[in-house]
Amino acid sequence: MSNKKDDIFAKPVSPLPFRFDESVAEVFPDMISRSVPGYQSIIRNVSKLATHFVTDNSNCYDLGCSLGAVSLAMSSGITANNAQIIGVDNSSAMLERCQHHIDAFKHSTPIKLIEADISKLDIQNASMVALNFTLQFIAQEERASLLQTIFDGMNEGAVLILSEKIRIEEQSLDELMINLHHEFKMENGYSALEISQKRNALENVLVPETIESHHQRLKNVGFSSITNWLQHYNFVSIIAVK
Ligand code: GEK
Repeated sequence: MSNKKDDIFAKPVSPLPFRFDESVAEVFPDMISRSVPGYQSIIRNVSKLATHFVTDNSNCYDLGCSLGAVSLAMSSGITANNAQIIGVDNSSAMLERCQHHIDAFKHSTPIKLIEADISKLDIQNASMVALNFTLQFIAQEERASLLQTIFDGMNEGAVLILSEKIRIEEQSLDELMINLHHEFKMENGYSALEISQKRNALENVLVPETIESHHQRLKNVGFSSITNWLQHYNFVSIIAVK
């Protein structure tokens, strides 16, 4: 995977909304690991969850797959026979690089990539679905119907991994988590200018919700077993079992 440093917001830039274009795809591994607390831990555990949940002859979906880190983690953990992994993203820049990356490794479980909008996807026979920091980029009013499509396409006992940046209801705690996250980014080499320009670019593009709203929506679509398995500041990963 490319180790190119993310310096997209290092110099003053015009205030355009954030997009998953070529310039982002090219620095993405560096960007996500320096920006998202807990990211590497989530990826490692996707592999363990894949060992536990993926069943013979089923599909695993990595929705918003970017450069394929979750697909590769699924593939390394799956012990079931004749499963397949389907990685989906609507950024051609991401998918092109993802394909090269996937081709560079051997997989016992095949990984197929699809360029598509995940809110228009057909999901079938799934034993595992991952939305690893992707739902936050889907329009809020479309999130319930996407989750319903996912739930309906999952087999009994299948797992959804939902990782999101969250908002905390209580304002002083929300501010504390935002500040701790910014300190985390500073410790990882981002400047105050980079942090504030990125924050502006993500305004209205990445829309965080509270953990309670996520749980409620998951219950509404039919999940009954739901737990947060990781939280680091205002980043959380939830598993929901059908
Ligand atoms: C990882 N899961 O490395 N349809 C398809 N893809 C979309 C859509 C959509 N409607 N909206 C956004 N994306 C990855 C990280 S990144 C998270 C996921 C981040 C895609 C978008 O192109 C991008 O590749 C991904 O969702 C979000 O574990 O950058 O914070």
